[in-house]
Amino acid sequence: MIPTGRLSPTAALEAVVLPRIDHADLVTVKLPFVAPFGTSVHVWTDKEAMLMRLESGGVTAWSECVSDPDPFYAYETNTTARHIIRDFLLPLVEPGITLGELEGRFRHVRGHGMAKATVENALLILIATQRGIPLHGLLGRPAKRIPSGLSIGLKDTREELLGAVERAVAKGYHRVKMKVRKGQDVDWVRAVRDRFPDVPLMVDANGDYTLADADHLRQLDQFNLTMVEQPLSYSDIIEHASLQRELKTALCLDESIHSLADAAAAISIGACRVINVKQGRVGGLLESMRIAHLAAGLGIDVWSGGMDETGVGRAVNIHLQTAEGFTLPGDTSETANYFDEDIVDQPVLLDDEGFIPIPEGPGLGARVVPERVLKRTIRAERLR
Ligand code: OSB
Ligand code: MG
Repeated sequence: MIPTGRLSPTAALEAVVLPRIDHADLVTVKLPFVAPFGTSVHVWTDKEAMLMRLESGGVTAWSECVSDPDPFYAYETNTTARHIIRDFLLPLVEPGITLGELEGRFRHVRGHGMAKATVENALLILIATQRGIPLHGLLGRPAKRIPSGLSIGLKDTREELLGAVERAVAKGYHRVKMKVRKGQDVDWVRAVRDRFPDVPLMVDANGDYTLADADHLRQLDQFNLTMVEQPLSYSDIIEHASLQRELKTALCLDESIHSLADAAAAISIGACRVINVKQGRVGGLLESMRIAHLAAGLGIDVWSGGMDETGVGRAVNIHLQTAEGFTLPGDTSETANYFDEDIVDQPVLLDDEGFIPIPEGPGLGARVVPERVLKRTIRAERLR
């Protein structure tokens, strides 16, 4: 199943040696959204993000945990991530061991990929910053312009939805995703398609359907969608394979994929033709690169999802998309789509061709503005 004879995309990274960590802090910030973000599961009105701050030899690095305060997207929450990071993961971080060894230690902690990614990302960003190179350089990848994509939440009216799509098209987004749910799907997609016959369009159901809805979902085949994301529940990999056999449109898995092994299993049974890789959900950048590499060898498209992150997590997703196998525009949109004021110095902006430039500079490129973090902090603690 897993192709052999191709170089592992993470071999060099696994050999990277960890520096001494002088301090480690967890800082939770709360940023109001410019507008509520609705999915079939929940409506969020702000982003409560737990940040990790590492200090080593006078160099500081920030990462962001992609969990929410609630378990409505994933089982992990900011509270579980804090527990797992503080009590189990951070104590495993020792100077002189390699990233590969750290991953081996982390494997003893089952699940909790978002917590693991928070620590791994912070270390990678720290090491890149110490070496004076951008994060994508540490990942072994050259710079490139990143394609953009907008995720449009559920709206109260079709006029609002059409307005949001119109603004996205005018901005030059490379593709548009619209959230759907039972009872707010086929007719809403038709309304968008009638008005925008050519826009690359996809839908995301966040698991709102069951196999009993297969006949209904088949109606989506008429709209030339690039894919249907996570129509069935997070646990329904087998059921997605059945549904994929009934639909012409490609299925994309999001919530169902937590690891390389999940991705290999899903692909091998035909449960999807596309994978949304969220680096947090799969435990970090290395596992993300492995999944994208595997998929590339099997003709499966991969794109980077988002968790409506602050500028810290947003920058991580941008760097990740330089990796081999990220073949489609992701959920990488302008900062202004979510926040009036972010906690980093440079907002994400599309260029005049709809691409996103990688923020320049060592590490993330984007720099955290301490006063803005302070202004938004609701909780802070020093772990080391
Ligand atoms: O399903 O992809 C999802 C946001 C929060 C939780 C789940 C999802 C999303 C998005 C937004 O679709 C992605 C983004 O713009 O960051
Ligand atoms: Mg999704």
